[in-house]
Amino acid sequence: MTPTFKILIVLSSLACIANAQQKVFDVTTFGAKQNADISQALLSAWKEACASPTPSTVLIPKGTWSLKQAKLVGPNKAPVELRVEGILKAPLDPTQMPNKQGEWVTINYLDNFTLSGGGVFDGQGHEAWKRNDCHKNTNCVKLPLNLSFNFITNSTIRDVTTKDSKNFHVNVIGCYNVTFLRFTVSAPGDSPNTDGLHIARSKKINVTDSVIKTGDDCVSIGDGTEQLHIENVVCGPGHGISVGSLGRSTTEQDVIGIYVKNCTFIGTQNGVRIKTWPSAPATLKVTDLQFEDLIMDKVTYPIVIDQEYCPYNLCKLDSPSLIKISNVKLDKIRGTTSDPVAVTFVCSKTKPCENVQVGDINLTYNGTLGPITTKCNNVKPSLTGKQNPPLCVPAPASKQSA
Ligand SMILES: *[C@@H]1O[C@H](CO)[C@@H](O)[C@H](O)[C@H]1NC(C)=O
Ligand SMILES: *[C@@H]1O[C@H](CO)[C@@H](O)[C@H](O)[C@H]1NC(C)=O
Ligand SMILES: *[C@@H]1O[C@H](CO)[C@@H](O)[C@H](O)[C@H]1NC(C)=O
Ligand SMILES: *[C@@H]1O[C@H](CO)[C@@H](O)[C@H](O)[C@H]1NC(C)=O
Ligand SMILES: *[C@@H]1O[C@H](CO)[C@@H](O)[C@H](O)[C@H]1NC(C)=O
Ligand SMILES: *[C@@H]1O[C@H](CO)[C@@H](O)[C@H](O)[C@H]1NC(C)=O
Ligand SMILES: *[C@@H]1O[C@H](CO)[C@@H](O)[C@H](O)[C@H]1NC(C)=O
Ligand SMILES: CC(=O)N[C@H]1CO[C@H](CO)[C@@H](O)[C@@H]1O
Repeated sequence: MTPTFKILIVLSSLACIANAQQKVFDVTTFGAKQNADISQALLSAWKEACASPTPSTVLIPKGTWSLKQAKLVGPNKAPVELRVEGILKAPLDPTQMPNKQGEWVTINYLDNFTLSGGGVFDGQGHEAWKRNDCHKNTNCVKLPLNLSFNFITNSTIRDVTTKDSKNFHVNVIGCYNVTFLRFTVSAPGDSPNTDGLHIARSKKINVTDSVIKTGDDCVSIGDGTEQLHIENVVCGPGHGISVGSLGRSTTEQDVIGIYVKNCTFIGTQNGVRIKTWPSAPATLKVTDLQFEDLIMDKVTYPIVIDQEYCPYNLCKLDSPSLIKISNVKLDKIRGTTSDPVAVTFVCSKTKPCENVQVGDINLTYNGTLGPITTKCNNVKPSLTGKQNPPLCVPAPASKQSA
């Protein structure tokens, strides 16, 4: 036997011992019944797992389970895993949730946490979306988030699906070193406000090998995000990967280090986008962003920096954004657009974009709305490689035929 084999055997027997020590708290032994509300059983199992001095697993086995609401809070004494093998269904009517201000499933204050199991968090949002009028009514009923991770560290969320959330699917706030792996978000393209992942005030978050189909942003990146890696992700339908919108509040924090690599956007409204409000109080910086190896498949606006982001005319465009965007790298971005403006760099007049480096871009447009073009304000990108269309040059005069 070679020494390598011996080591492998020793390692695998160690793994067996570790597994044997892993305590399993199955919700059915805490009274959970299929198609009935398991909130109480889940909470009881969870409390025991968190108190366990050795690694433990809370198991929701295969089957369909109702869950009115869950707030799973640490601290945990040892690594804890929530293994969801079944389908968890939220109440159809959000007013049935005991805490109407809360999210559906909240997971807070844990270190070395794993969410796994191949199961589904089904928000059953179809009814709620019909009633969502937040796009025109500022006093609208705020629908709860589906899954919320707050102050989670050194953790992994893998092999689970969130489906048809009533609002944002997943919120990640105040987290450090959390990996989302083979994570699936699924909702129809016309579902309102159903952002896939919303990440803010978090460091070292990693989203890898995941598929996000939804009605709003695929990943929306809020203030205070640092060292976010998004790799091998397929987005669409939806609004693409978006930094911001930023700048509405003075308490916002800088965004530093966003890396988006080898992602595909299918029929999304945007590919990658940075948006900041004009006439807003914040003076932030957004710096160190890299977007590379991206495929755009009929994306409306593949690359966007918009410092005049002003939906529903809620701001004054005459005072420019105070947010400084710098060190942006774009390379190896290719595919098709469904609007002739392939690249938009609308930077702030008072804080022009700085050090924007553009490598190979190859975007084609075959529609009838005019020649493919790019739009550049208050930016002087440095170019390497080949850009198709040429960047920041006026569109060739087109003979507009009807
Ligand atoms: C998490 O893992 C680290 C490194 O193994 C360990 O130092 C720490 O005590 C663990 N924390 C918990 C709550 O398990
Ligand atoms: C996370 O893991 C690192 C490395 O094992 C460890 O130093 C740290 O204490 C852990 N916990 C937190 C809360 O960062
Ligand atoms: C991140 O968490 C993993 C465990 O999930 C741990 O092995 C690693 O050391 C942590 N890294 C840092 C920088 O804390
Ligand atoms: C993100 O997580 C994946 C899967 O664990 C890993 O292969 C990759 O190296 C991680 N990326 C970063 C930047 O940590
Ligand atoms: C790029 O992402 C796709 C998934 O969209 C994956 O199948 C492929 O292996 C990734 N390529 C590399 C080099 O990681
Ligand atoms: C750009 O993409 C088009 C369409 O996919 C392709 O025909 C062309 O060869 C590409 N050009 C370069 C320079 O890669
Ligand atoms: C042009 O666009 C239309 C509509 O999106 C599509 O059906 C067609 O295949 C495209 N043609 C080429 C040559 O890309
Ligand atoms: C987070 C979120 O929107 N959760 C939805 C997920 O699903 C539950 C169940 O509907 C809904 O109540 C939540 O609104």
